[in-house]
Amino acid sequence: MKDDTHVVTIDRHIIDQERLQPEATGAFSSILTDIALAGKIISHKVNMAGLMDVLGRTGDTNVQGERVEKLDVFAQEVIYRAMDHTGHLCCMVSEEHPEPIPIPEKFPAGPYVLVFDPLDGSSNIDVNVSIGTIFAIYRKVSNEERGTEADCLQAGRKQLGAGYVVYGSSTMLVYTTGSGVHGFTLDPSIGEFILSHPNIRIPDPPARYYSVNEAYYSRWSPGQKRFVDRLRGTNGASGPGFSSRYIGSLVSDFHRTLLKGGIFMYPSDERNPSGKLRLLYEASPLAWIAEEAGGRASDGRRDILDLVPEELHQRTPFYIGSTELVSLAEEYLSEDG
Ligand code: P6P
Repeated sequence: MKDDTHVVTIDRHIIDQERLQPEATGAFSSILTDIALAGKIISHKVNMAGLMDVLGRTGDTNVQGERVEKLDVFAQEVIYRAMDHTGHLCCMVSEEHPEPIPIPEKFPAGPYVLVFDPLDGSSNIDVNVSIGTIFAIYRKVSNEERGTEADCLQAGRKQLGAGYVVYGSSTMLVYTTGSGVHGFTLDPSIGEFILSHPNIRIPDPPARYYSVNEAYYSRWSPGQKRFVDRLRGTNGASGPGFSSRYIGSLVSDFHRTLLKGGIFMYPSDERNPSGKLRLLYEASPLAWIAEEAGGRASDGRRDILDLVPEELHQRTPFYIGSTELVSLAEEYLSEDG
């Protein structure tokens, strides 16, 4: 039985991972450590949100007279302020900002780019559904001291680190730097992320779960319809008996898929020919995590990690999870021509 002295905090794990990279300078590790700090701060605010709403039913301010901010704006500011002064980044890209976010001139710039969705699914917070932060780290490719859009528009295969924080029944941080996928659970009593899920692998055989918003069925391509019919055994298809699981919060649906297996899909459809989810700071980070855990991610035809974004907030159809199911989806979609 391990006693409490054997806990591995995320800070220790990051240092251990850094030692695997002989040329590491510690800057990359510092970025991950700062993201973990931001995750703790956001977790506290998210967990208090319901209480504040009850206490603060006076419009835009709560009973303490504090301005009740939108949580995703709060999360954006927390991450920005944790990162802007460190000298490790040349710029940032956030779902909340149309253009790359520059490092203030008063602070030094560094060799890395951080892309992130500060709080995905924040519309779910009012009903206490888990939400999440998604991030990825790239190395600058331009010769500019301060980052350019070219430094941000890189394929997922160029990521140096990727991860997410899921604010749920517990807060977990899951990340990879290319040496496996590792999950940490926040112990609020000591304010530390503790290694709880080392070397996560998508189970094989996977749980028989498929995850998609079936309200859009009528708008899907024929191949997409036939694939979901196959999974659920409808419209004449003799399905292998899958169950549907759809939370409507990307990080939560992905986290379940990572730990249990199955497939999560956000297809393109007649109204959204490129789908809804963003390539740079949603699909690519999760795709690398899935691949490092033995799974796959595709846009229905190509590996997500091979796609080079042409603009920062580019959307992509998204299929992620157990390799066999993602590949089966591609087979059905290939019939669409
Ligand atoms: P739909 C949440 O709004 C979000 O951006 C993702 O977290 C989630 O996967 C998706 O949208 C849900 O979209 O169209 O099913 O409501």
